[in-house]
Amino acid sequence: MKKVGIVMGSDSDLPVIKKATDMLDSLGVAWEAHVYSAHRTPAQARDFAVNARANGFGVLIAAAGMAAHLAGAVAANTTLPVIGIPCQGACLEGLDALLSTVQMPSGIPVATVAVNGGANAALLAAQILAVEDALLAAKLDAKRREDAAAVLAKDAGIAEKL
Ligand code: RP5
Repeated sequence: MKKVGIVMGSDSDLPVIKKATDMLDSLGVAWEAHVYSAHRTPAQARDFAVNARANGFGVLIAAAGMAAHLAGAVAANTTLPVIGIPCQGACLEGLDALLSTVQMPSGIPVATVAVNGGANAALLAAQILAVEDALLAAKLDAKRREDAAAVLAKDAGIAEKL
């Protein structure tokens, strides 16, 4: 199976990334994570993206906060699909990172998930890999069934809570 490559702009983004790696682990998807910044270590961020396909990655996740150009910078250097996670910083409640990540000019797409959306980034990465992996697709189907059952269990108990 292809690996998921994860890049975060700073180790301060780790709580968001942990949600992604926990989800990938639960699905049995291999991942590799790095701290590479688009502005502090641009050469390393570029090299990771340029070599990602040859290094066995099938999809990349890039997480950053503030003026979050990491996902776009990674996407500029690979044609692997890139999923961007805007991370909430100290100001503006993550709107700065959301707009920086999602508003990519035409030609270099970044599939942006919600602010701090680590779990959904992992699920989307797994769904991309599952296009060519029937076992992984079955795991994703099973998770959807489990999630639906959990909601229906809440529905069954809601009257007692009111
Ligand atoms: C971004 O700046 C990082 O992705 C992080 O979200 C934010 C703050 O980084 P630190 O100052 O905490 O290293 O590049």
